[in-house]
Amino acid sequence: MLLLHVLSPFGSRQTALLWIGLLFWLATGSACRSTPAASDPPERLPNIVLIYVDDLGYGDISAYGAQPGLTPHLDRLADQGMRFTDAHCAAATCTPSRYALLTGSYAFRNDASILPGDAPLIIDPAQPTLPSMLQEAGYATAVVGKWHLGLGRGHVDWNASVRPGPQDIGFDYSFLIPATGDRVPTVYLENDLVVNLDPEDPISVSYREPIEGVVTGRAHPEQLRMPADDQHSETIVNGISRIGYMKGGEAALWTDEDFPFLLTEKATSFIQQHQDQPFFLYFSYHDIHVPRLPHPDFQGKSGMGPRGDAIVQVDWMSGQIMTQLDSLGLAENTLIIFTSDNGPVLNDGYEDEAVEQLGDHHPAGPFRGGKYSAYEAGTRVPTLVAWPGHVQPGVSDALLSQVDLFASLAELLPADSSRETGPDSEPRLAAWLGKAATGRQQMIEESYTLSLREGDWKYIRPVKRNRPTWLKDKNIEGGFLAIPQLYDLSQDPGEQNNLAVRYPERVAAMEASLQRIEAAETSE
Ligand code: NG6
Ligand code: CA
Repeated sequence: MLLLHVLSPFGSRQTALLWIGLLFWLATGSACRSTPAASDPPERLPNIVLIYVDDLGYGDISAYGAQPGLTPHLDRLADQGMRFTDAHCAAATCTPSRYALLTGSYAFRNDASILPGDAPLIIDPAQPTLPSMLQEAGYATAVVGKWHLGLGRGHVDWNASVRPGPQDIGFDYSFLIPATGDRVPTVYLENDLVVNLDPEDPISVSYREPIEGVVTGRAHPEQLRMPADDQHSETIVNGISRIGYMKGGEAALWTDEDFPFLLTEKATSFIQQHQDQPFFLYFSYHDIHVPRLPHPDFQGKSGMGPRGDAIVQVDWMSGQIMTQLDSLGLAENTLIIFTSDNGPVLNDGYEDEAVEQLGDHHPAGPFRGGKYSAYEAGTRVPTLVAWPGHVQPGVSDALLSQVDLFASLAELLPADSSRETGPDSEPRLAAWLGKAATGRQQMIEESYTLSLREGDWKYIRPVKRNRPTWLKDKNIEGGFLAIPQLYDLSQDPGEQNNLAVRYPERVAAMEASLQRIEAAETSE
């Protein structure tokens, strides 16, 4: 009213609007400044979803040569993004790969090997990690699914707060399978607490000696739904014998068949809750690790038995995430990385027909070996990267290692963010986004020995000790020989022709490089 009254003597409506503008300009103080009041808001950081499959081999999804139609959602991801042909996890088994992924440090620096289910956390809360870097940069961070990096300190009491754990190395939220599906404790941990634990029925876990009263597969094979080898013949849970002894916690025990739905539900809730801020989700599947017990909805879907059905489950879970990102309008601003923690294995302790029902499926694609192996299939894994508008669809042959994700994702952050990354992590964002055709110059592949890649050359260090007998039983070509091995992957991707005798200088030079990398300063 007052404004109208004051302005009315000045005549036309246009003139009135000019006066309003002038008054506003004076009132906000703009007249006194020569530059605009506010700088442009910073571009929003992209969300990062890292889908980490367990034991998925190079040839296990359709985009990498598996039967057409097996993995339609992942086909869509591959069509939208970059498909890598020479991308590697850091090691041929789970714990070391995951250690390298989260810390940017090769696992041999910390002697990280496959952990029992009651091992303490092997990441020092004082060391920088990928999730802690993102958390400090303002990301909401979560891990959902398999952990297998140890929890707690010393002897873990599963009936109390289990710390240190993910919360102490940069994750705001965690919902975990503590170790693996085939190891006790077979319960979920939400943040630091066992889910559904009845205090009247406390949990005890032992990997050393049997616990009295625990029913084992060794003693009661008639109670099993699936026969297992001797190592997997301890505590029976859900009709399946596991590694290790566990008593109590009846109400908290998981049902393996629930994993795809429950884990997806936890992951999508996290996304839903944090859609208004940048988030980092490390979605770490149980599949396609043993025991393979796909939900009835997926049973029989692949025609390859439980292992193939678990791949279909992986595809469905990934599709759920993609659909959610689309429906929340987040897809455009989300970087999705889909990959695996080690190469494929068929028989890994349970008789689940993985070998018998394989047909003409090639889990390792054209490569030799598999999980545990020094050959390429140990670490060369399917790797899809999508980010609309930032990653052009295509195929890249760049040499990538997951140990670099830490330093590479650091490149996405504002310049003033912490850049303290792991000692082995190289900033290779351009290659990970498909913008640079080449990646690493040198790269270590860890197994029971160390191998070195330099371009297409691959050197496998001789192994003195015999390979473990259980590895022999799995019918895996470990590649652990007492002589040096050298392969030219450009001519011989299947590592059949050992050229070490022909090129002794190259062998010596690559062994020297390996020693230099081993001796390199760590970030202690
Ligand atoms: C091995 C287990 C195997 C699997 C593996 C870990 C045998 C006899 N047993 O010790 O079943 O659990 O550890 O797999 O091989 S990983 O993917 O977590 O590294
Ligand atoms: Ca694994």
